Amino acid sequence: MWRSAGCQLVCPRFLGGRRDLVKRHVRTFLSTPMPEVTQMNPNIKSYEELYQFSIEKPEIFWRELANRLEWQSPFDSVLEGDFTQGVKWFTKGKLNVSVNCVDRHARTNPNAVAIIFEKDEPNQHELITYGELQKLVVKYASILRTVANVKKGDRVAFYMPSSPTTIAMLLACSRIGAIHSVVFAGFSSDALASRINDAEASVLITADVVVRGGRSLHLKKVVDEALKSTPGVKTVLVDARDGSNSTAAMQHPRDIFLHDLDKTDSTNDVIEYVDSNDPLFILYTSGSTGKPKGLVHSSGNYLLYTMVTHNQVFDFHPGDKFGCVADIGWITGHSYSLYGPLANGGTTLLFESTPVYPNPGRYWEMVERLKLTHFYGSPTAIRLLMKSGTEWVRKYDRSSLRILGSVGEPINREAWTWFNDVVGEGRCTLVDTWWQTETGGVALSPRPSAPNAPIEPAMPMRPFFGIKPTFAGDAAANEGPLCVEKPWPGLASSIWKASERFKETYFTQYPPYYFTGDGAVKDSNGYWKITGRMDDVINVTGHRLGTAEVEDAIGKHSLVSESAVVGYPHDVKGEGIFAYVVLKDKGKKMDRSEIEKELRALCKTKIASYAVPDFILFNSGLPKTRSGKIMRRILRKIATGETMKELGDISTLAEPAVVEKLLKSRANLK
Ligand code: 6R9
Repeated sequence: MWRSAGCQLVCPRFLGGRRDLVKRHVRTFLSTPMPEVTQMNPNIKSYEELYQFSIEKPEIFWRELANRLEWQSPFDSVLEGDFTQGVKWFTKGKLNVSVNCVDRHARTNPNAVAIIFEKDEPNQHELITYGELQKLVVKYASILRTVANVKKGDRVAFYMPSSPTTIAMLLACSRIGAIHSVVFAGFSSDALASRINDAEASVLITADVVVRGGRSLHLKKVVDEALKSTPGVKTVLVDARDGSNSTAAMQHPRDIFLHDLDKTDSTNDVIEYVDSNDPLFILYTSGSTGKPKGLVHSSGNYLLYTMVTHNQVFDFHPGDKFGCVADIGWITGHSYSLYGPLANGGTTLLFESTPVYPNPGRYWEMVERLKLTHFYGSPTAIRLLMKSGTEWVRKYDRSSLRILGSVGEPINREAWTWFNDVVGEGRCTLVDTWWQTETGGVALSPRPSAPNAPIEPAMPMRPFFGIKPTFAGDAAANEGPLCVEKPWPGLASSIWKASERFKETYFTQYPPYYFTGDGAVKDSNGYWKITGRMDDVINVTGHRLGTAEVEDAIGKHSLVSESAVVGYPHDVKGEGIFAYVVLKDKGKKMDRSEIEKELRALCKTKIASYAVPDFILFNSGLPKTRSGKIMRRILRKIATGETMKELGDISTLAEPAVVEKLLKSRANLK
């Protein structure tokens, strides 16, 4: 067992539950031990040494940890290949993800709670045990196999809220070796259709309605619109919120209510054991171009990484109740509402509501009622709640909380301090976790860390085991493009149907490293802080969005000649969207406010509500270099409200006068 002379490394649980032995006001770093690695390597005496070991001997490190999974047939080599050739982990190893997330816990602990489903209306939570979850997964796997004819490697699309049905269906896909592709249920019908078509999904799983913040959203209607242009979808399984009272329009025989399949025979439980490198899911995310990328995550590799990070970064122990409030439509929902916590046999939360429904005390009332030990959320929500005042937090008992986490976007110091001091009462550990859809799980985070090292506010500080960050190989640099030197099991294996694009996007800019797309700085203590994206991706309310996607949507308007979209700092959303639009001559004489409305509607229907620009500025031209390249640097500064003096050198512009006009129009925008 993990021990150290100073006793700081001994986890409270290993002190026979004597929590009082650990001084509460001292922020300790009693991260979970890693006995499988440390026992066989007695020279490892500190976390730094364990980290070094994970970098120098990744094969041994991950081989030992892989024993935390249940393999049907053992793997031989741990790691083959490199970033440029492609990486394979645990070759020949076969396993089933649903068995690892459900069956093995149902076997030993069937009455343990797997899922707490926190419905939109407060006080309406449901508990699902591992035993119950297993039955559901087996039933849904039978439905997918026998009714929807899904086979190993087939793609199943999801347009679902976070719910136990969604979780059981996702696990059912993994049970039969199918690949799931969840599309965030806030995306428009166009965005849904293009993702379904790219993945060539034959089955879609959806709900008739979802209720969020007391408002009903008719998902099936969006689906019906999308399915007009997805000829490959043969079966639509519909989860009816109000059972047989559903009023959703159904097209027979394609659309089937799940409750009508209740009697499906599920006695024949067929488990498909897959290769560790076989795809588990596709998840689309935004990049520099207009076309979202379908990142592919593989079965055993991804599962191991989410499991280990969930355990180590969040110091997660049996009996803890993990409250990740992210939607299942994003990678955070996949890794830390579903796969990490369930692989660890933990209790996980599914949150259907919003941070302000029915009032800004919702999160903390829920923490009190459910006695959550962990709360993992976004800086945007924290900034929003900060505005409502501390009384909404203080009203509720948060003494069950031990660890707080932040994810999705940079957290500013003010929000971090409020989260730490008000929500966490200064006694919880707050971790700012940096990672990406591509990295599969947390890659930089204050934990695991050296004993007694203080947590610096508002930065992810340290790499996780096995992650070696670098500034493009420049060991002396303390600022630059954030890259990772070596493979780790959580890294996506490809972009769906676009392996060349995968290589080009991530491995050709700073070879032989993985380029994250983010910039970072390293402070004098060697701690990492993210400075933001270095490409044309912006982060709005924690949602990753390509400016090119918004430009494509705006460009669909018949009166638009060209546009350029940039992000600007926004005090709640992190970044806001600023669109510069040049109209065709015909449009110049028309009512701008009408066109503006139409442009906003286009962004909503082509992408999602969060992609609607905060500002639209019409101008006769855009600042371009003589070779015709739009100078986004200048547009970003103008959006921020900077003056001519602050713009820097504009002499390389083809038409410097454009800038004067833009500055004038910007000053008139409220
Ligand atoms: C998990 C997730 C990834 C991008 C990433 C970065 C930004 C995420 C952050 C952060 C600063 C943090 N990001 N966490 N920036 N500090 N703690 O959000 O994945 O949706 O793919 O977004 O989000 O820019 O590159 P994803």
